[in-house]
Amino acid sequence: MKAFIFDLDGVIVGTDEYHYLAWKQVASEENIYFDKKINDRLRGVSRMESLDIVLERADREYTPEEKQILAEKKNDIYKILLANLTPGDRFEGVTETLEEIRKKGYKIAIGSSSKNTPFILERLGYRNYFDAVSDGNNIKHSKPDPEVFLKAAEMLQLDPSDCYVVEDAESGIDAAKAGKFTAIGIGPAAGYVKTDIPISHFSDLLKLI
Ligand code: B16
Ligand code: MG
Repeated sequence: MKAFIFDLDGVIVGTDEYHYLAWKQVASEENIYFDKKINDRLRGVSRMESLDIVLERADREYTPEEKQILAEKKNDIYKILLANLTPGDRFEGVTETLEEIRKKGYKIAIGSSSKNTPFILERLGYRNYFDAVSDGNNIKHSKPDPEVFLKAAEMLQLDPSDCYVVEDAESGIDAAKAGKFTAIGIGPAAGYVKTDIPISHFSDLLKLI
């Protein structure tokens, strides 16, 4: 293996909690029921597809224009929360583990559905740190489509069979498998049937290098 491609939200940083708070606010203003279980279904899913899941509980149809406004409202709330991020918000063990992986000669990349990836990486002190960043800004199809990971491999000039993908979401594991990557699952994805290698802590990656 020559590289690791990391999902961002739920793997490197816990922005999933911020997504939850922002969607919760939008849903409650619309009198729509929303909870953490529904939020788990939004992991790795694009913003507009997430909104469609949130609106499953609405008692009326929303027009495309209304949906656009709600998605923007959610993102505005989310960005205010993101502004609080600091390098101290990287998940425990991430900094040391990435350094070790690098030292062993592996390339490292990001493969995230989020259009806010550049801002999040900047807040975490990871601007220009990764060898490649593929995110919601350079893809047409979000996870479970493999596009975001295939683009990351292409940027690294590597074949998917040379790359691990590290994911917390079932949609992300599906995307990795569809792209013929080796899928490592952490958090909710550790117990997913399609995951090749489950890990319980980020530093468990050191056992693979
Ligand atoms: P944005 P990941 C994903 O990030 C999140 O898991 C998902 O909940 C979110 O809807 C998606 O990014 C889009 O995010 O609204 O910032 O473009 O897990 O692929 O790093
Ligand atoms: Mg994720």
